[in-house]
Formats: sequence, C-alpha cells, structure tokens
Amino acid sequence: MASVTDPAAPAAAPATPPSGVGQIAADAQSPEMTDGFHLVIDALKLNGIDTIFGLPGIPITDLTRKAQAAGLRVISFRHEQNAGYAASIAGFMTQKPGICLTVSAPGFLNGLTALANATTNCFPMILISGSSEREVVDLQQGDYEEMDQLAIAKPLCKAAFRVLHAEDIGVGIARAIRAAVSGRPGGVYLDLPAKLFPQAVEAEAGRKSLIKVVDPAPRQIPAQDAVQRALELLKGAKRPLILLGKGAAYAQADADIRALVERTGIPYLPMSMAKGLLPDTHEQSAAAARSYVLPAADVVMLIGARLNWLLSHGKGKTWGGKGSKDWGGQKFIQVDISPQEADSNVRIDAPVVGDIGSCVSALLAGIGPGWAKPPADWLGAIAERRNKNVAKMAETLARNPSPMNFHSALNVVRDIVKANPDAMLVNEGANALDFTRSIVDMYKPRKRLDVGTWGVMGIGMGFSVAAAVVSGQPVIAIEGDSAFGFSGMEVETICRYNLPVCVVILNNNGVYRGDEVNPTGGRDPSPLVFVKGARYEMLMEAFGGVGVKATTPAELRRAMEDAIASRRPTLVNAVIDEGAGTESGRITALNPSAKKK
Ligand code: ADP
Ligand code: TZD
Repeated sequence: MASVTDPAAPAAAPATPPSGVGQIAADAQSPEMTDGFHLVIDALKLNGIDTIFGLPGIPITDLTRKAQAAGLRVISFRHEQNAGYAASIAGFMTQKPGICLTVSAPGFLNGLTALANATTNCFPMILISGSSEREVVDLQQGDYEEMDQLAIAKPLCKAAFRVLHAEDIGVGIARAIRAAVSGRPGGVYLDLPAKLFPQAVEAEAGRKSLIKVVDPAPRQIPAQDAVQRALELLKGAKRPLILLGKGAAYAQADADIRALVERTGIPYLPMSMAKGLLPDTHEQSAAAARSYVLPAADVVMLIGARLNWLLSHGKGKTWGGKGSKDWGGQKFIQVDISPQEADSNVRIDAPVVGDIGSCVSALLAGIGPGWAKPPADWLGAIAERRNKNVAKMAETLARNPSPMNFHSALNVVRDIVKANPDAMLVNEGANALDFTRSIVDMYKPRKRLDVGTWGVMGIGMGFSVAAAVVSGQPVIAIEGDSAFGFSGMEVETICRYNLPVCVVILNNNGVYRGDEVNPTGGRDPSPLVFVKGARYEMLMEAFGGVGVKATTPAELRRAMEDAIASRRPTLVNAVIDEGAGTESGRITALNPSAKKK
C-alpha cells in the first residue's frame, strides 16, 4: 500500500495519531499502510465470506476489483435486484450472510427490494452500499446520487449500520454478520460512504481492528418444560400432523428432523421450500392429502413455519372453521427461534422457542422407543386420500394434449428432477409455481428455491445464478413467461460465468394466461398479455448459450437432458396452450376482482 491518499485527512495531520488513521506512506521507513477498501475485504474474508454478488460503479468500483484480486468470487450482475436476490438465497443455502454490493441511491434502492424480501423470508443477507458525502447529503445540497440511505433502509431490514472511519470497519462487519444470522435470520444494511474507502490506516492497526466473529449464530436451547409441554400435547393427539417450513430447511438439522418424523410416525406436510427435507415420496408425506389433513388434524406441530397467509392464518375453512375467520379447533405446537411468533394468528398451546436443531434434538430425547404411533384410522384415512389423489394426478400427467399444457410439460420436469436429485430447482410464476410445486417431487433438502413469503416475481435468474455458484450443481429454473421477464437480462450473467443453468419458460403468452383481449376492441392489447409467439430462446443464443423452442414433451425432455449433461447455459422456450392457467393460480381467493364476481 504505497500511494494511498485520504482526501478526508487534514493537510497537517500529526505524524502518528493514536488511531493510525489518515497516514500516507512517505518513505521506506514509514509503516506499512492499508485502507478502507482492503479492510472491508479483509474483514469479509476473515469471517469466511467467499463470494460477493453486486454491480460496480461509484464509489464501489474499486472494491469489486480489489475483492476479486484478493481471491473473493465477485459475481457481477446487470441489475442490483438480481444480485440482491442471489445474495439472499446464498444466505439461505449456506447459513452465512449473502453479500450484495451496490452503488449509491438508485443502486441501493434496486438492492433494497431484495433486502426487504430477505428479511421477510428470514434469509441472512447483508446489503453493503456505497453512499455519497454525508456532509452534503445531510444538508441536502445535491450530491451525486444523494440519498439518506441508512434512514430508508432501517424500517425494511433487521438492522442497519453505517461506518464512518476505516478503523471501525471490523466492528461494522462483525455487527452486520451477527445481526444477519443470529436469532431469526434476516437482512442487514451496511452503509459505507465514499470517503471511507480511501482512508489510510497503518496496516498493523488495521489488522488489529478486525473481528473474527465467534459463534455468530449461537445455539438457543429450548426450556425443558416447554419441550415437555409439547410432547404431552403430541402424545395425547388422535390426529397429529407435523408442518415443516423453510425455517426447518434452513436449520440444516436434516437427520434429526427425519428421525423425529419417522420415530413418531406422524404424517407431515412440507411447505414449499421445505420440500425434499424428507423425500416427497416418503410414505408419511400427507402433501397429496393436504385439504383433508389441515381441517381434520387435532394437534399440529409447526417446525420453522409461520401461520401466515400461506397457511390461511391457522383458521377459517382451510382448517375446518365454520366461517372464514373461525378457529378450526386445532391445538398448535410451534417450534421457532422467535419468541414473538407464537400467538400471531391463533393461540399456540405449546411454543418451543429455540433453534430448530436444539429443539428437535430435545424433542427426540423425550421420544423413547416406546412412543405410540398415531392411531391407525388417522393414517389409513390419509393414505386412502393420498392414493386416490396420486392416481388421479398420474392420469392427468399421462395425457399428451396438443398444444402442451402445464401438466404435460411438468411431467417431463418431474422425471428430470427424479433422475437428477442433486440439481437445484428454482421456481416462479403463478400457475407455473403452483403446478410445479405440486407435480415435481423433491428428494433432498434445500433444493427447491422459490418466491417465498411474498410470492415475489423476479427471483428467478438471481436465485439461479446463486444456486449454481454456491452448489456447483446443475440448476433448473421453471419460469412463467411473466415471471422470467423480471430478471431475464441476467441470462447474460449466466452465460458470462458459464453457469450450468437450464431455464424452462412455460410460455403461455401472458400473465397467468395469454388469451385475454381488450374489451373495447381498441388497438392496445389486454394488460395481461404479451407478444404472441415470443422467441425467448433467442435471448440465450444472443449471449452464446443454447436456445431451444419446444412444443412437445419429447422436445422438452431432450432439451433438458442435453442441458444437464452438457452443463451449458440453456433456455428452453416451452410453448404451452395460451388458455392454460387460471387467474392468480391457486390464490384466486385473494384477488379482489375475482371475489366481486
Ligand atoms: P414457510 O414459508 O416455509 O412456512 P416461514 O418463512 O413462514 O416458513 O417460517 C420460517 C420460520 O422459521 C420463521 O418463523 C423463523 O423465525 C423460523 N426459523 C428460521 N430459522 C430458524 C432456526 N434456525 N431455528 C428455529 N427457527 C428458525
Ligand atoms: N410483481 C411482483 C414483484 N410480484 C408479483 N407477485 C406480481 C407482480 C404479481 N404477479 C403474481 O403474483 S404472478 C405473476 C404476477 C405478475 C405472473 C404470472 O404469470 P406467469 O405465470 O407467466 O409468470 P403463469 O404460469 O402464466 O401463471
């Protein structure tokens, strides 16, 4: 570090201020120096961070360059939102905070959606954004990309910090890491003003200022009486049910969760991103009998799942309640790291607060070999419905209509995933999401990544890039044509890094479906449709990848098999019936206009 200058350093700074900040190497005798750029990189590396997802520009261009030079993997995107989604899902997959790096104001705002989404989904992520000169921003004097980013980020994330002095970078990164991964994971904002980066610090002082975070996500052991209470409730149940959520997938307590399910013999339902925690073909899976088990169960154990809209708030008709808001009579056990989660929608009779690994192992300890399996009539009733529904689905999947529909296309995807259980599956859309979730079985934990708690469109290509980078496995992205459009430009990123991603667009020419018309007969198309016959595959070809148009299941199968075998970036434009699909997919009931009808 020979020629670092710090514009913030006073002209006549004393030779060696105690902090070591603001020093310029003058001659061979001068102490070795470092600066803000390097301290950020060193702090991340010290804490085991190996990848940054971002987009360069003032003031972080040099940070991306220097990070790559220092051996970090820097994945550079075409839009910050996609970099942010990539970081968040990397956090979900690894339990380490995913890092997204953005420029000031507009870049920051582009990344912020992903940060808020990460917080909502309990994914650990740190959005590091460069920002403009504080003095100018605070006086609102009109700086380049002026914005009070810290204030804007605060309500949308779990924690937000700003570092003004290079000597505080170590503390800033340590706090950000702890906030992201401890307790309920979430998004953290770290504001790094432009002036921070070139600040010079004596290298030795800099090194000493860094913190290697010890035990960033400390185990949280549940209270023994809480575990007992839960076990008693479970023991007395006639029709028990276990609900696994993505918190259970995140916890990486796979073997214990499987043991808990199998030793108790209790039927279970996986939430979308918990699919594969146990193989979807497991005989205790009640997924194919969901609408029967939710209202019929008497005791439900939630493990890392919230009773939010995705579970109809734990009440109403879904749960056997008489009216839309009535309690169905179930007793709930909730295993969660957040003590505030219990009673958020309905009464929780047995909250078990702690990390899922510790909670499940404590529950297992209380479940001896003499544990009685659930009553046979309950298991029999579920099996009967499951078998019936599975047979019905098999019939539908076996049909081969022309043009293709969701089922005949997804029947192919189902086979491909079965043959490649280590592949990652990314999924977004409305019908494309709902049908894939129910048709495509998952066999291993944390392989299915989707729109999550918000049902957000746009995660597709960002998640795909991260899934490939983090896992090294082939990635299959099943996309609605509308959903794909939100992040489609990242096919260039996929080609640039030569990632083994196979994007399949279930193309029905529009949002939900593609056959709506302008009721006035005017020239503008309906707000819900796109260009008919769009050649999405050519987008991938534009950047050197493989593009395939598939109009039959056989063509789709061949294209996907080739993509997996070759590991080449591939986009399959799977043309399906434009009349296939229902408005809003399976959540039509939430759509106010549909209700009015
Ligand atoms: P899903 O959408 O799959 O139902 P949610 O995102 O609603 O799942 O719920 C996940 C829950 O898991 C959150 O309430 C969160 O606090 C909890 N959680 C996340 N990680 C852990 C963990 N390691 N231990 C315990 N609970 C966790
Ligand atoms: N914008 C964002 C960020 N998230 C959203 N969820 C929506 C808009 C609304 N929306 C949905 O909820 S699904 C969807 C939109 C625009 C697209 C559905 O069309 P698709 O899938 O082509 O992706 P299907 O298979 O045709 O239903």
